[in-house]
Amino acid sequence: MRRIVKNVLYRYEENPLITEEDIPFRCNTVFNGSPVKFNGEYLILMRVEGQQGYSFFALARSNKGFAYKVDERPVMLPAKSGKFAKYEERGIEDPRITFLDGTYYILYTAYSGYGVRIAIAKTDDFEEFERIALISEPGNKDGVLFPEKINGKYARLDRPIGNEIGSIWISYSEDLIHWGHHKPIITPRPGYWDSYRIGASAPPIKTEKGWLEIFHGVRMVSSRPIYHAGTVLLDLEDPSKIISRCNEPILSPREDYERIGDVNNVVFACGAIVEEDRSIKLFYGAADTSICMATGNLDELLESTCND
Ligand code: BMA
Repeated sequence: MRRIVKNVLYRYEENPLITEEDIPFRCNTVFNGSPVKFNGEYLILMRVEGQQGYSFFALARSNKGFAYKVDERPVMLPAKSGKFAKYEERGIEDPRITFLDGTYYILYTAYSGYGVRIAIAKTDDFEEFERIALISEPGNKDGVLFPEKINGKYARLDRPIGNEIGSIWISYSEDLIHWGHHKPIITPRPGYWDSYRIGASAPPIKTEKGWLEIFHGVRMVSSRPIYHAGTVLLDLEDPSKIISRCNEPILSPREDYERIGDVNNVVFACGAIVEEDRSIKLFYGAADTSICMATGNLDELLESTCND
């Protein structure tokens, strides 16, 4: 008998939450935003793609987390001078915010003719952003920083592209700049919705059962990708150990705004807010054309890592 799978996420009825029409300056699209609660406001640091085709970051604000207003000007543009400039010539993409030891760190993709690299920046006020370092060689993206040190070291997940098929790796650092002990921990599964490529989506969420990671999984269909979201639970002490991993996605492209856009059939999360009552707001880019929100509950997301 076919098991009826319970929904764990519910789309916000006013989706899409933010589109190009909400941006007060000219741009092509807005998508892939990372949320944070800061000074009593909800902020989303968003990837905006300009008319020329390269991306930069802008900020949206909300009092209650549902209706957003976008700041008049972008908050972070590709570097034009200094050591980052030649690696950001084609833009900066997919920010992911982690609050760690009193500072907000942002891992993002620096894109240039050399390919994609992971970069790290920090901010204390979401007005000034200070670049810290480029922390990967080309061919790596989807970097997310754990919100605390593990066994005395900073830890991150990322997605280097080896032989085209991408897995999620873990690495560690003493200083956030030099990284090592790289190891693949979550790999694509042949025959599944995450058979082609996977990458970290939201920065890991600490729970009493383990680190909850919401990741994206890609399946290729007739040479075209379909992006889903799924969950995996990692060991708190040793996050290279998988405790459980969902067999079925928690979110898949279904609505027109997820199906149709600059890149069709994409749901791509870059972060979630966990509220005090354990409800969750997950923010995701839809079809590389808008920012959407889905709500859920932490306990059901934890259960989803064991679905079959
Ligand atoms: C990934 C990233 C995301 C994008 C997704 C779908 O590789 O580049 O920014 O949303 O592809 O196009």
